[in-house]
Amino acid sequence: MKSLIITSALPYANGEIHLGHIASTYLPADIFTRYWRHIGREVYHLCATDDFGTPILINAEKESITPQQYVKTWRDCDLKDFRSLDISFDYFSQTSSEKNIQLTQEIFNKLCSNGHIYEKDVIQFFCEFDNKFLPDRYVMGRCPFCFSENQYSDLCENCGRVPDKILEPRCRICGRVPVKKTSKHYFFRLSTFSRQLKDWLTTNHNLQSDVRSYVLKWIDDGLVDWDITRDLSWGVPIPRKEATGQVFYGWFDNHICYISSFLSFLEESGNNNGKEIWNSSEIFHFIGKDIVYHHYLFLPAIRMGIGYEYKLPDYIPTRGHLMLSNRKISKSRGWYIGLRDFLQLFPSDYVRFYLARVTPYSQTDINFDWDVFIERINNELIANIGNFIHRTLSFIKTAFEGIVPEASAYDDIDIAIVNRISGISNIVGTAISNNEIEKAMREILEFSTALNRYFQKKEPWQDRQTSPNTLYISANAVQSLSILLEPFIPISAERIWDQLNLTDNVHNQEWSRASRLDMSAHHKIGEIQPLFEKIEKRKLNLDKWKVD
Ligand code: B3M
Ligand code: ZN
Repeated sequence: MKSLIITSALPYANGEIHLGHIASTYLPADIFTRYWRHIGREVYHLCATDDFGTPILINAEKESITPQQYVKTWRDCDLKDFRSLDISFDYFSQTSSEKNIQLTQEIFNKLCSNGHIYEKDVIQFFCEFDNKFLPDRYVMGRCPFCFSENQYSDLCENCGRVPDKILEPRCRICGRVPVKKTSKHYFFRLSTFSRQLKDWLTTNHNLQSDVRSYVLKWIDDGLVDWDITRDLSWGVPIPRKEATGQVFYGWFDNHICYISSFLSFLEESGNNNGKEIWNSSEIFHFIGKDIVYHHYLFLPAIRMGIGYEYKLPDYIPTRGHLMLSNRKISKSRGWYIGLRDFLQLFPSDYVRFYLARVTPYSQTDINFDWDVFIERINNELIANIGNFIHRTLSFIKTAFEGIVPEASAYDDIDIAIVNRISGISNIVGTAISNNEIEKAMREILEFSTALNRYFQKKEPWQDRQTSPNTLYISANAVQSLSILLEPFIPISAERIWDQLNLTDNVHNQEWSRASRLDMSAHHKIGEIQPLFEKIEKRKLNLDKWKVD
């Protein structure tokens, strides 16, 4: 069976991870990865920090530290945040790694030899006072489209357009008026790949159709060649003498880091066949919809340009934005929920459960609403799943001295629920492997509802005769839930596993075991405790997010 290489979009080493990133990218990729580990597939979940770019350099300059120091701080921070949410990367690299620099330069050289790069003079803002070219965010001014002030030359935050002819330009560092100067830049012939990209988009049926159709429209509107040079000191150096002082644009090297991370990971364990394994694997790049252009056009075109030396992605799972109380998240306006703040209030599994529950496999934006969040945690995770587990285990404790009772002949109600258990691993597994994590979560909830109903109907507290069957089956269903929930809420799954007093650990159980009733009679369960704690809104301080 093919290995799976799963990448999550690389966070800029420039600010904290927020729930928007988690919902669109890291959580879906993590659930997917964890599931395939249960199936026994070879999986590699890779990520890295995206270290280059003007905003990072500007911020480092502001803090009077080197960009290296700056990105290290954020990288450590990001890693800690991911760990606290139990995102299980196999390898976490950075775009400024030696390997990535080397591979980026190598790919550039090959693109040159294959005729896909040309040089062209471009007119750039230059600050004579700071003696610096001023790319992208280094220039501020008035937007020529909507006339709003204090906009960056690479993006007007008011109207969303790219004001390449910004009015009243000023140097962001010293505030002086820059001059225009010519500088030689390298361009990637993206336009010549239109046909090939179109073919790839239309024949790769694993790509989501809603994204595919608008990417095809961009191609029909005409692709323009892509300036991959920046007149900066912070970036992957361009391997040409005449390009001293110039680096590659961050979007030229960051996606190459998917490949370089994989190669480094293998090399570090003594395996030099990275390229062969890459090419014989199934490749998944998980992203949010704001970076579709880069992943559906730049990334494949560059791999095509080097003769498919590294295969193209099979899947690019793309998800929408997270809104906060129906308003677009904006980091600059403070309208977002930082992961760290969130985890100060709630266990990591609460955010994992909720986001998995509401995030579809599409471009549709999802909304984070505090009331809905609280309601789903209390009513679904706790009153449904937690309740079934806790009532089963406490019943075994009190009525059977903590020993799983022996079953006798099943009645019809037993048979129906046993059949349900037998089918559940397939149902949930299929949904996850189709990337429909919210559907998978719904299936688990329905399963748990059926289990609660079963328990209720059998009334083991009344019926001594049939209660051994009820508890034998229910105890096994708790084992099923532990495995099924592991990709979604791994810490809680572990606690369920511990309370069942099962050997080994839940993270490496075979997925099909969720459909087997193989916890035998006479098994002694462990210490039990309620798994979750209800959220009480009045005890929370949500002022920061302006909740009324
Ligand atoms: N660093 C993050 C973003 O634009 C950007 C992703 C790179 S993935 C190769 O959301
Ligand atoms: Zn200046």
